[in-house]
Amino acid sequence: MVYPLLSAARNSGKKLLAVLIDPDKARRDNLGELASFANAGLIDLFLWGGSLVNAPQSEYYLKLLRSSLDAAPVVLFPGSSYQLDAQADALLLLSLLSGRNPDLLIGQHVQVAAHIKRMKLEAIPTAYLLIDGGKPTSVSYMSNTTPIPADKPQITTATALAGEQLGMKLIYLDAGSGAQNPISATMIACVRHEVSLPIIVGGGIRTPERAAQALEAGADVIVVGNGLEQDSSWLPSLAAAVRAASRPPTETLD
Ligand code: 1GP
Repeated sequence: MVYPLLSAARNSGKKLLAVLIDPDKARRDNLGELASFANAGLIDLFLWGGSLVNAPQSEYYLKLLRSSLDAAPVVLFPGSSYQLDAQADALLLLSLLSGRNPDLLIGQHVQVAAHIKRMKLEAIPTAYLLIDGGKPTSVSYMSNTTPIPADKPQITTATALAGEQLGMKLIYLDAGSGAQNPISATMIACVRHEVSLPIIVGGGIRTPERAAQALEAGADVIVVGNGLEQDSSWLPSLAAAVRAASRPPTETLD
């Protein structure tokens, strides 16, 4: 089960590093390197998904990754309901709450609900919020939705809170893959102040400093994709920043 890992991180103050792999861009050598980092304890979990996915290629690379990993879980982060794969440990069951596209709020979920049940895949109901990251992203184009403006933390917070009240288990604040600007610390801190669920933040995190900023503002998990696709040599310094942002285990939540 993957959710207990996220919820324990939230409760203990341990910060987690998730690496996003887009199966369309996966490379055998890069996957091998990332698996070694995970086996050395530098990556806590993988997210798996993208806007366009070639299913046979995705299955092939997912199998390859799984066979190289000791313990780090792989969680599906699907761009559409076509991207389900029973090889994964869990599924982020995303509802795109920042948008008003009914298909991505409930439509696709209905189409695949029975399938998910039969696959026995752990589904984590996730309030997925797309925030403007300074340039149009694949997610906003493909989902036909408008991101929340970057300078509107109140709208983001109210949307995340609505997700919590609807019974979702996780908040994902995403500036979109390759975002020019990551989500601001102000926005993350506002959501953290109101919402008690674990918060994942991603999009445009390309330096350890940006990772530290998001974690210190209240993210429990940061996601890095683009920045590691071509070059994973900076992963140790990224992982060090994530560990440094973790609260010591003795300190407890108020
Ligand atoms: C996108 O949050 C992820 O959905 C990761 O974004 O590729 O910009 O790191 P990047």
